[in-house]
Amino acid sequence: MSATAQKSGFVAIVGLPNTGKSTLFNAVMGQKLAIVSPKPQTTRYRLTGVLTTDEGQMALVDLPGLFKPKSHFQEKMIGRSLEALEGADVVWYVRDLDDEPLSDVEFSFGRRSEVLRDLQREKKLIIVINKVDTLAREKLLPYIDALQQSLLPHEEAPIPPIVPLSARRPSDKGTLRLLQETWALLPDGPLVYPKETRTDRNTEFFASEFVREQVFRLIRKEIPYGIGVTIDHVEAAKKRKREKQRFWATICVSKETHKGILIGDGGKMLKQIGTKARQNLMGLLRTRCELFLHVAVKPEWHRHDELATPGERRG
Ligand SMILES: Nc1nc2c(ncn2[C@@H]2O[C@H](COP(=O)(O)OP(=O)(O)OP(=O)(O)O)[C@@H](O)[C@H]2O)c(=O)[nH]1
Ligand SMILES: [Mg+2]
Repeated sequence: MSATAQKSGFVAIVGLPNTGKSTLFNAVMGQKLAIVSPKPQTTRYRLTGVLTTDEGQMALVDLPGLFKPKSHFQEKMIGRSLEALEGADVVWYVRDLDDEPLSDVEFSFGRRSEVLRDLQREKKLIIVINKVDTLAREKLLPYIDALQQSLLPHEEAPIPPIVPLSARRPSDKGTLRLLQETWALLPDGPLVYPKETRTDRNTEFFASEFVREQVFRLIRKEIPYGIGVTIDHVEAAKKRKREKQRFWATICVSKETHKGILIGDGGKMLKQIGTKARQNLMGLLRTRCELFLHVAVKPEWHRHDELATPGERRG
């Protein structure tokens, strides 16, 4: 009796901003690792989640949404997505229903239809239609039909799987099918990460991201786009035999007026940001946490590489 070969490879999650890529990533990982908000361009950094099962190992990469960048900072964000796209064995192209099936979008590196067709030729593509919980059932089939028209005919390349799902629904059947389709496309190979590895990022990364997430969720308009979060110091403490992690973080803003809004009346807003971020951090680390937040005006924060790619494990 021969043992079944193990699958192993990288899965890049790409699509327009706000289509639910990070929500899907968390659903598949079964825990909150990636940050999510109703605003587009929430994800700025690459985040790998490692899923090891009897089938093998899938390294899922959550990425910034694709669009045409207007600044150097955005160019860097999109650059991370492109790099991951090139190195991926399978690509989940996530769209939501607001995104017209036949409309085309210009990325910095070509038109969407061309990008998808290249991936289709390489047999790497799975198209995910997310947020189907918001759609009347009878509208889904015409939507899929229209979507297929924009792909290459099967004489030229195999039609890729098109998987409708709701990343927000627990145990969604579509999400389970997406995993099956993905294992089928992944190559055979040895495990890349140790079995118990869940992510390539360290604790500081999640602390800084969970703070940034709350700024995206709680603060209006353009302010979240101009902030960065640094973790300045971390300390492990023990109180009456109970472990505790303490984090000191700075929210860097570009304007003095933004500082006031982040702090809020009597410090109310900053407290709210800190409380929610701390709860999420405790959920992830499964230990008690304290989070000390500070706001500083540092208009040049995004020029520092350290800030632009926080918490990546090296080697
Ligand atoms: N109704 C519904 N909303 C969803 C679903 N999945 C995600 N959302 C919502 O869509 C919004 C964007 O979700 P994200 O996961 O942050 O989207 P993203 O594609 O990672 O966005 P960027 O990182 O900005 O590119 C959030 O408000 C989510 O709660 C879904 O299946 N159904
Ligand atoms: Mg995201």
